[in-house]
Amino acid sequence: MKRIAFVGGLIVLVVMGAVVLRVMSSPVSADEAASDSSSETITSAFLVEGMTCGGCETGVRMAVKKLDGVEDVKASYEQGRAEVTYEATKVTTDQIIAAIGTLGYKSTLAPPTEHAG
Ligand SMILES: [Cu+2]
Repeated sequence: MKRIAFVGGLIVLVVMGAVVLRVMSSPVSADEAASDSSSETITSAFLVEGMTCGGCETGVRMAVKKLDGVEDVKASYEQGRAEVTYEATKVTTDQIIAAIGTLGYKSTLAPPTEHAG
């Protein structure tokens, strides 16, 4: 009899443990994803045609930053470039190019450059 109670108690414990784990795991993993996001980002450079002033830079920055997963945007009309730091799991370069395109600027992914010192 004692043994049955013990086994029964064990099953209850296991079931409860599984339920608790399931309940806890979703919010915890969401928190982790949010706090880990900076370590998962990459930076890509884009060649942007058509920017002529600081207002254009601001427009590009704002349009790209609206995308989910974009962490940081730097744009320079003088260089005709934009550098975007983003989570590759959440947003693609095609989406970034499309966002820049909504403003009327043609952009392409810049070829990777070697780090010069
Ligand atoms: Cu402008």
